[in-house]
Amino acid sequence: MTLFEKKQAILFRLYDVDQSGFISQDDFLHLADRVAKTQGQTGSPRHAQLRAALGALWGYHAGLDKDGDGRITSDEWVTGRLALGEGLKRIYQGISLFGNALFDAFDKDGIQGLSVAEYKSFLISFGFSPDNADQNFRQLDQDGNGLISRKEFMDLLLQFHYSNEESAVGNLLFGPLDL
Ligand SMILES: [Ca+2]
Ligand SMILES: [Ca+2]
Ligand SMILES: [Ca+2]
Repeated sequence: MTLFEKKQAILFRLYDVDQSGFISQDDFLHLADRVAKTQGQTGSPRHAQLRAALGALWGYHAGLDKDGDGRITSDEWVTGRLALGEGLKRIYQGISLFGNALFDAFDKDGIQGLSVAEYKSFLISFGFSPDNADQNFRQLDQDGNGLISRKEFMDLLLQFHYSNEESAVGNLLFGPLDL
């Protein structure tokens, strides 16, 4: 698999929240609900912020459903995102909204940075393993101050979505690329 395909596999797994093998609008909303639930924020303004961000992000992805059956298969996801090419950048705004809402949901102690514990909670919420979290955190925390700041987090999330560099630190955001 290419780097692009590996990252798409992780994103597909991230967004296919009910593990049905396809992604639908419900998955995006369930993702907001799941994050809010794991963070004890169900019904809070942060939950509403997440639902709004993920609803908007779904809007950017709905077009990947080429056959119009209301669900995006893994093939539709990968070929659709490849075909987007430069158009992928249009999703940037949706990802920024999502990233900021995510950061707010997981930065629970409000000291403007994700601690190792908060980062592990982030991985577990999405169904990813925290096994390599301690080791990866040291790279993800780019200025080495012990916290992933909002700016660091957004840079990592955008690198994960957009970078074609094998060595981009953001590739590690959800753990090792090989599932
Ligand atoms: Ca699904
Ligand atoms: Ca479809
Ligand atoms: Ca930092």
